[in-house]
Amino acid sequence: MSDKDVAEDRAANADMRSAFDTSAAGPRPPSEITGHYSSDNPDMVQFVDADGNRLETTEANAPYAQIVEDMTSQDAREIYRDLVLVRRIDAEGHALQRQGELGLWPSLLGQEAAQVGAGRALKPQDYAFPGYREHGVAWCKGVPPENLLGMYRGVNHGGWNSNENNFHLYTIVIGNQMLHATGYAMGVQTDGDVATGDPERDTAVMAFTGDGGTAQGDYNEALVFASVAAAPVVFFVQNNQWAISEPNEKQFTIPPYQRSRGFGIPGVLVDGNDPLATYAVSVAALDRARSGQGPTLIEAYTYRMGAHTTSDDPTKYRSDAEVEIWREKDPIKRMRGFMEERGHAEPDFFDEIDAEADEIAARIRHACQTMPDPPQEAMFDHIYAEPHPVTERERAEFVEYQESFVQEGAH
Ligand SMILES: Cc1ncc(C[n+]2csc(CCOP(=O)(O)OP(=O)(O)O)c2C)c(N)n1
Ligand SMILES: [Mg+2]
Repeated sequence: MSDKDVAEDRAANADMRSAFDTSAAGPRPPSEITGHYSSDNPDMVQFVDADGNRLETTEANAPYAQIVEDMTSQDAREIYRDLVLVRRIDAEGHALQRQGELGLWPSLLGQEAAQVGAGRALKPQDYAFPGYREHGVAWCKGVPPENLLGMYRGVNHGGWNSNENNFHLYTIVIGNQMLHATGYAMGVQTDGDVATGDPERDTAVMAFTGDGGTAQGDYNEALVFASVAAAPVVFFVQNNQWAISEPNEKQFTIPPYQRSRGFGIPGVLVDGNDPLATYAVSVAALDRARSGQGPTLIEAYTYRMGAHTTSDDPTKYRSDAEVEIWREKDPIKRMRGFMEERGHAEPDFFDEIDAEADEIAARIRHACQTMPDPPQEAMFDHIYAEPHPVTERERAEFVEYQESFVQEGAH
């Protein structure tokens, strides 16, 4: 290669790098104005505005309006309580990581309505398959928050028995759980637990992933299987607009809720910061699955207010102005506004929930700080359901290796 060829090659490589470097393009425009998701998109299911005022009936929200009308004051109070407690648990997880008590924490800040709406719609027999940020769904399914902290503290490999609350272990491999969920849903079908008409028996599965997850092979394969099998699964995509530092514009040109139709699966776009809307579309999609009408894809359009995880610094790739736009759409503010307008709670109620949040925060902090470290060889437990000669040999070697240090010190 001549010097000129090398120089040209380098220039071409630099061009290519800058094409993929989101920071080189400067701050992206506010997400509100990027095409499919502008606030006047008629496809978006919404029930309350940013202050909690009930919105008019539209073609998009009409199919779900009855579900919202049927909600009682008690339902509204329970959703509000979940939103506040989940936010508080999340804040505590973040603080504990910063104080060196956890290895990592992925915050759900901003996504409470998406997760609580979906989580509240699940029945006990329904099975949820989360990613790693679904602390709000875990809460709704009854998984103790201490168990989430244990996993991120590294004192165990999972943190809970998935079959106790029908909440699968967190899955870090992006999109993987979509296949697990679809396979489980096909199993539910084989067991005959769909369309029996028995509300305690008919079962649905809900699979959670993010906007980034929709680009994974596993996600797309899962949609094909679910569609062909008419499996009782609801795909719940939390589009928080970022996959670490990659914005939506780098994930897709056709949004997930539209793309699902190409798989033969109806797609619903919902305002992911509107708790009434996320609840209503989830109830409808899960009913559809339980009654044998097949899968649905819900795209909850929301925003990740915090960093990707405690290892990330979002100021490197997104503007403060964008974050401020989304602060205005805060799900808790909206729910409270709605409840006050409708008289769903006495003023004391809101203070009581704040006090309960304080208590839970103190409880889980204490539990986290006093969690015993497991014996190191426990890392070989639960790899297989039954003893396996390879892991048994590895465990024995590891124990021998550990003991060699003790003996060295003793001499
Ligand atoms: C198969 C795989 N590839 C890459 C990663 C690294 N990774 C961790 S989180 C993440 C972004 C996921 O974004 P999204 O699906 O939008 O979920 P969010 O974190 O925004 O909730 C990536 C690429 C991974 N965990 N698994
Ligand atoms: Mg994302």
